Amino acid sequence: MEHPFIPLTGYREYPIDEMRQRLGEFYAAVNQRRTVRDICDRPVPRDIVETALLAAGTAPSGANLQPWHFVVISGAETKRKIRLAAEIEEREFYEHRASAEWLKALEPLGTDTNKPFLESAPYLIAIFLQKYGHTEDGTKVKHYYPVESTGIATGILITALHMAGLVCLTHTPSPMKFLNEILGRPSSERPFLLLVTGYPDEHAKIPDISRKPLDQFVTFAER
Ligand code: IYR
Repeated sequence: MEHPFIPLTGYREYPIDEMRQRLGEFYAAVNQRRTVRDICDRPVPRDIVETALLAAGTAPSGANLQPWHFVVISGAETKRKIRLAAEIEEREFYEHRASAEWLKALEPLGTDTNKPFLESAPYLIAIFLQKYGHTEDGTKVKHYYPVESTGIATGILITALHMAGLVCLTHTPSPMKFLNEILGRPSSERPFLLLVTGYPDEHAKIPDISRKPLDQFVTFAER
């Protein structure tokens, strides 16, 4: 079978100074992103989330199999079910499963078992990675690098929502199997992350933490 190739028509090169300018602006914008836990119930139009998801869906993926699925939850009943199930897991985590070292690492974040944002936020986006997919006739299709692919898509989604002026919380109740049950997703899909998004509460507070400087997380191998 022939696999067609087409010209790269969308590509645009910028003069180096313009490259610096554009990139500097992008960095300044994403550097303003903070994870926010105090998310209010102010509604967000659905098309905003849809466009952010279209952006997420542009992520590169193993063999272009796009091994992800996003469930956008806005209904009060489903949010409540998710909050109750997540808080059960979180209670287990904070009271038994987490090591002393882990709890110590979380101290600066001030997190606990109570997850009111799971009901207050206008949208919870449950992100699933598909271990395998199915063709039209139901045959299994193996997926490659689903973790990496879904991670990249999630990064783009978080960035898109930030650029739209919304805040996010990357919430990872563990284990998250309850998301398959509540949302009716098949066992071929593994819950990857629960992204909580909306407007920050007017009294939102964030931990006073910082980002590593470049030389602490980048090495240049120049020969
Ligand atoms: N899932 C728990 C604990 C937690 C774990 C990590 I790693 C964090 O960066 C933050 C929280 C919770 O959501 O509270």
